[in-house]
Amino acid sequence: MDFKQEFIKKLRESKKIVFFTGAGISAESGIPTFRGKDGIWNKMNPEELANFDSFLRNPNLVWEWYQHRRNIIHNCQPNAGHFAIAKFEKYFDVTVVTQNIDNLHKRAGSTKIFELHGNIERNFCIECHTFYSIKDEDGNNVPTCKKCGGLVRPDVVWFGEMLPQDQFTGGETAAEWSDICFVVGTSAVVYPAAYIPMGAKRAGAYLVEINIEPTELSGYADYSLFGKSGEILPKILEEVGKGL
Ligand code: BJW
Ligand code: ZN
Repeated sequence: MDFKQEFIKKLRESKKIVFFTGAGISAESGIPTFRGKDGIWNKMNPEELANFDSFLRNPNLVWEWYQHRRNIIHNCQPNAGHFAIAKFEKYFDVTVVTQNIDNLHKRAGSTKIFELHGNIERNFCIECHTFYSIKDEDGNNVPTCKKCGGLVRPDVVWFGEMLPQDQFTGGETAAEWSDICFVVGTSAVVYPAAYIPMGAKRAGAYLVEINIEPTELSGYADYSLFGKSGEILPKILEEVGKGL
């Protein structure tokens, strides 16, 4: 794969790199994206499932959906894209800022990760905030808290909810200080997460988009690489490994 010279030069000069990732990076692991032709929200209504009122109205339905997805995730492995990002740490100061809840960056070996939308592996009581880990075999009925009887929900960020402040600020700051900000596998339509790559660019970072198709961010990017992230990221890493 031939990369443009300006990008190679940027890689050579860079110290701090941010990977801002979305559902597309996990698509090649077998985890469905949200939007687009194979997206889960072509089949489900997000408003019905990914918000707190829906959970209160029909906790078993929402819980079952997350148990189903937890099950898919547990049967998936990180792919070549996740592993390439982890290996970039050999050459750069790398921060991963992810919208994904699937834990695959951590499983691939990345060490500095900000999770903007939570993590499906954690669950907490909506009344007393006690955390619970849930097993796949725990069934499809919403669990209740052993201390207070409250409903237990996944520790993910639903529409209308605030993002965890420390994760957002950490991700935003890393992006603003980065030399290159890679935006990988996201439609970049969900806010405030989508402000992060724009902030990086405004602060002077070189913005590189990797996606199978153009997105809301394409007009903003310094360089767009269209194709699968599991194929493109290892090729960039290979370029870095050549000693630039
Ligand atoms: C590949 C590939 C391959 C495929 N290789 N690429 C400002 C403006 C407008 C609206 C708002 C705004 N501020 C807030 C809002 C409202 C709302 C919002 O953004 N709405 C828009 C959708 C219109 N935001 C919120 O509500 C947020 N909270 C908030 O703002 O709080 C403040 C507040 C509080 C109270 C009152 C008012 C304000 C919270 C957002 C939470 C998002 N949560 C979800 C669900 C998480 C849990 C779960 O998983 O169930 O997060 S929604 C869903 O979208 C999920 C994702 O992280 C997020 C982003 O999706 P992503 O990752 O981009 O996936 P896709 O599917 O969209 O795209 C995949 C991409 O991959 C595509 O481009 C493919 O082409 C590509 N691809 N295969 C490379 N192999
Ligand atoms: Zn409780």
